[in-house]
Amino acid sequence: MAESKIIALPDVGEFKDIEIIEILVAAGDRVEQEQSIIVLESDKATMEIPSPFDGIIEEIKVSVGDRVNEGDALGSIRTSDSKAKDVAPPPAAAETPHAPAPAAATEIPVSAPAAAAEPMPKSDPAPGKKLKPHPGAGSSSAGTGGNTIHASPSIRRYARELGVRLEQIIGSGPKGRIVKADAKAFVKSSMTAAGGGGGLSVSSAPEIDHSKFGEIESVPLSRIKKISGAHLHRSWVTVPHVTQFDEADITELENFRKSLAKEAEKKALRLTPLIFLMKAVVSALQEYPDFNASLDASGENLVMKKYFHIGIAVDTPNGLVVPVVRNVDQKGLFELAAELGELSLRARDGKLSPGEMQGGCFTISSLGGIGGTYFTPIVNAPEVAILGVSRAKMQAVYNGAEFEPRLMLPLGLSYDHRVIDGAQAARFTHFLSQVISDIRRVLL
Ligand code: CAO
Repeated sequence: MAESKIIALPDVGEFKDIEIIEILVAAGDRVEQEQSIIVLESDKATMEIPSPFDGIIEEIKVSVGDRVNEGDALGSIRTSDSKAKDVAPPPAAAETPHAPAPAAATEIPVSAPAAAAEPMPKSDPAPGKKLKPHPGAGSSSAGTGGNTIHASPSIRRYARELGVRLEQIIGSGPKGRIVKADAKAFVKSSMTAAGGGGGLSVSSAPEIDHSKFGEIESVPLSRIKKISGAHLHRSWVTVPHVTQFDEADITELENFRKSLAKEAEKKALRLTPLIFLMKAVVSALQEYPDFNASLDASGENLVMKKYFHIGIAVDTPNGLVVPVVRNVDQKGLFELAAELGELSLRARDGKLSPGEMQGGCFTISSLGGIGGTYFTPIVNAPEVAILGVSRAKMQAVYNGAEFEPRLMLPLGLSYDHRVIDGAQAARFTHFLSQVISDIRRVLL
């Protein structure tokens, strides 16, 4: 006979005040016994709480972010069959990049070997029995610099069903957690990129045993490299790239920058050429708004952005990250210097939050502090253009009457040729070069 039952949190071992990170059902949903309804996360593991009954959820009494303990009421359910059965959680398994795995009951580093995953006992847990976190999960590290992918078991299962590898998806949740919307967005962008069936088919590279030729060592890529690698690869194969080169005379800009050096030093700031470039880029984006846009998912409309958030590529020990400086048009040079200094410091410490790397309109990648002449950066899709800046060099420039020494800055603008035409790109870099050469023009 159907009756209303409270769903209480079962014994979850030694864990106390565990945070609810996901609620998988809502009032009115029909659920089956053992179906996951809530996901909890301690600092060591992620656990899915299964429904103890078949039935219809009447009420969910908790919210994401709440902290709960054994016995707390999570909600209520109108049972189809009042008899509670023993609940067996899904078996735990490690997720490896190469082998699809059964549903995981905890969060496991992607690099963990499958053998590290011990299945949980089948009879464990029912209400009143213990839910144990996976033993390997105790070592899973949070934060952007670690080698762990944060995703609840249900998301892992969902991704497996879609045939998507989690390391290809960029998580937008806390600590880079992958949520369902991220998996959906990834699949959608892959489908769009493939042009509805006209996808690129490339034969896989032959596997080579390098040890045949000498001593070798296998070193796993950092988590950041795996994530940025997948993103860069996607941009490289889906965005038709062209790079427009130009140069800007920064002799006057350099004089102005040096004149501000003392003031910057007093404020403990570094006023590098990049700070001025950020302002100049905003002027160029205001003049050529198509560069401050993204293609929508259908590929048929441009999303024109009325804000000016500039991504800056930062080289970190774990790989490339792109924090976003917001509203660059509204900030002065010192404010931008302070913000970029702080963001790049945290980027190098692996302390950026995912939100700080989202929402960019246009990216600048500066290798000017290192060297080189020109390079062709990869567009940071869904943005439509990226500026690569190399090291300025003193050159003999002919002024119509004679050669004079001028400090010249090499620029390389890569753009999405679906959105930007070559002539537009040449106009953009020419305009940018003029603004950089006479930075007072940012005031116009
Ligand atoms: N020409 C000449 N000198 C330059 C210059 C340029 N284009 N750009 C910077 N410099 C100078 C700076 O003025 C500074 O010298 P001083 O200390 O004497 O002033 C020095 O080079 C070092 O600058 P920096 O690189 O530390 O600072 P930045 O503001 O130019 O850049 C940051 C900051 C975070 C972008 C940079 O450190 C970085 O990580 N760059 C790498 C980005 C990257 O990897 N891109 C490739 C991605 S693939 O597309």
